[in-house]
Amino acid sequence: MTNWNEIDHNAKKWVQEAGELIRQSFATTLSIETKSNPNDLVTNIDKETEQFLMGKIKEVYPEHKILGEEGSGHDITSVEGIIWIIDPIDGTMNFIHQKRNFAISVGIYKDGVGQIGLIYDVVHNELYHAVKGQGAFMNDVQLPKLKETRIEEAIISISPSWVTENRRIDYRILAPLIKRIRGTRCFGSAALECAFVASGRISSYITMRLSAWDYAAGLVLLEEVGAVATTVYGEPLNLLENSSFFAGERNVHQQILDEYINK
Ligand code: 2AM
Ligand code: CA
Ligand code: CA
Ligand code: CA
Repeated sequence: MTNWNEIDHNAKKWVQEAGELIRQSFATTLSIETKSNPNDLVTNIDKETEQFLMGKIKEVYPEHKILGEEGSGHDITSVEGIIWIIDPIDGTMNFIHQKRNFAISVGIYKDGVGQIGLIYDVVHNELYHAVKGQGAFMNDVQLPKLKETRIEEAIISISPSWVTENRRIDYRILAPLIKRIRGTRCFGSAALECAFVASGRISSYITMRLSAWDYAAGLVLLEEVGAVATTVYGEPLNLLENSSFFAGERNVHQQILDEYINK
C-alpha cells in the first residue's frame, strides 16, 4: 500500500528545503543560458534545484518515476505508476529579472491521476498544497470552494501575446473577451497562476503553450476547489503532450468556451 501521508510529508519538506537553497542563491551570480529561443531561459539554479529534488526522491522512492523540466524523464511514454512531475523554477524569467513571481511546482500522480500538488512561492514563503480528496491549502489554511463568477466580474490572467498577432491562436477570438471582463493580469508563472485561480485571486488563466510540469501541481489544487482545467478548446489535458491550457472557475470557464472559443 502506498503511504500517501508519508509521501506528502517528505515532498513538503523537500520543496521547502529546495526553496531555502533558492533563497541562498540570491547572493550568488547566476549562470544563464537560452533554450528554444532567446527568451526561453534556464539558470544553474533551475538545474541544481531539479537535481536536489531528484536526489531526494530517488533515495527514498527508487521505484517512482520522475519527470522534470530540466532533463528528467523526458523519455517517459506511459503515466502508469507513481510519477513526480517537477518544475524546479516556474517563472525563470521572473526569477532572473525580478527575484519574485516564481515558484517550485511538484505534482505527484498515480496512473495519471493527480494525488498531491505543491506550489511554493519561495520569496513570499507561501506554500499552496493539495491532497486529492482532502482539500487545498495555503500555508495550512484551507482554500474555500470557488464561488460562481460572471464574465463581467472576471479577472483573467493571460499574456498579451495571445491577444495580439501570434502563431498559436487567432487574436480576434480572445480580444472581445478581454474587453468585456473586469481586468487582465499576467504573472509569468503558470504554477502561480493556477494557485491564484485556486485561491480565488483571479477567475481564470489562459495560455497557448504549457507542458505537464507547468500545471501538474496546479491541477490537483484546482480540482480540490471545484475549478476546471482543460485545453483552451475544452479538451482534456494530456500529461505526455504539450498543449494550450485554460483553467477557471467552473461557470466562467464554461461561458468562455460557449460564447468565445467554441461558438
Ligand atoms: P518556465 O518559467 O518554467 O519556463 C511564462 O509565461 C510561463 O510559461 C512560465 O510558467 C513558463 O515556465 C511557461 N512556459 C512554457 N513554455 C515556455 C516557453 N517555451 N518559453 C517560455 N516560457 C514557457
Ligand atoms: Ca523553462
Ligand atoms: Ca514552467
Ligand atoms: Ca521551469
